[in-house]
Amino acid sequence: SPTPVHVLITGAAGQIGYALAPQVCRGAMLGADVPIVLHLLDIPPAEASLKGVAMELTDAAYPLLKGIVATVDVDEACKGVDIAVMVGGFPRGPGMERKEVMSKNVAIYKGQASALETHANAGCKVVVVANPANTNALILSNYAPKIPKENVTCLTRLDHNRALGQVSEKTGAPVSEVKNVIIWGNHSSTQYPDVNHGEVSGMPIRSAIGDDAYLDGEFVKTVQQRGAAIIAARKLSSALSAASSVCDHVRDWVNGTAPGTWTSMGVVSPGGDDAYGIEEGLMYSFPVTCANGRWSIVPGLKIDDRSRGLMDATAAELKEEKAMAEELIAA
Ligand code: NAX
Repeated sequence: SPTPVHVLITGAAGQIGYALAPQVCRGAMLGADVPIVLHLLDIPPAEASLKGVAMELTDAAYPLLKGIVATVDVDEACKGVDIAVMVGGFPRGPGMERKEVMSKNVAIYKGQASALETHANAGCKVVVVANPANTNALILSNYAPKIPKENVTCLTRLDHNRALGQVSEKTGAPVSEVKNVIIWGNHSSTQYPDVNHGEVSGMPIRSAIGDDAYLDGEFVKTVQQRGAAIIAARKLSSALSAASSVCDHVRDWVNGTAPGTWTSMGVVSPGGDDAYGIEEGLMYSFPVTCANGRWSIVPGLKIDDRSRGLMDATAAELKEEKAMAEELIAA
């Protein structure tokens, strides 16, 4: 039987962790025939709850689940890890300064980067979910120089999937008929959801919907603000959709995107024309295809002036976050 893949989930006692672990164990991330060992990390105040999650996973008797390491010790958690899903972090609460949040996350991601660098398997793939996701991923990458830069990504697949969902609702076509939308930039409200190259049932989205004012206005806002809308409705932030998107992100990265289809991933910009002029070294969401476990940015898309402005605006926010993180690191 094949050797199990070791999947780390940090923040595993939280809401997303609780939704994600069962999906991974059902094969949604790596396939229905790939055995898994789950590594679950949380912090000491959540230790009892973490053990409870591990108990439930045992009780679910998943055929694919070959072992569970549930721990509050980051070094133990990172040992022999092949896929690391970083959900734990310090999210911004009401009234908190951005810098204060950033400083807490710099500390967390520095520490976890070193643990992964020391203990994870060579070729370990990382996806950062915890906000500010792009900048946390950048910090992790900088502090784990032995992990190839291409192996550290952040999650914008939820935003991508939200955009697919909105087009599906608007047109009445099933979501499986919608493809090739793009999320550019930051996983924040400055992200640019772009439908200019997307299709629904084989037709360009713009012609199928026939309402540019909607696509340039309400559509963009709805995708950008969807997280807040879920919080308003549920009094809790997105969890099942976030977990499902993490599985989509990793599955496409490892197993490849479908022919003729791309997805959105936050990846480190290689700079230059291949990166649509986005500064080298920013952790920026691009349209990507994946094959053989590697992503590549979709080349040669025509960018109009309106898109250029929106892509640059979200890049500017990321530059500012990067500068803030660097300042905190230097201090
Ligand atoms: P929860 O607060 O339910 O869970 C977070 C868990 O992380 C807690 O159990 C906490 O104890 C743990 N934790 C905190 N510091 C840790 C550390 N240093 N090491 C390990 N674990 C640690 O939040 P949840 O709703 O699960 O959301 C988790 C993160 O995902 C948040 O930062 C949130 O902002 C972010 N999100 C990102 C999304 C994306 O698309 N990139 C969408 C969903 C989500 O909002």
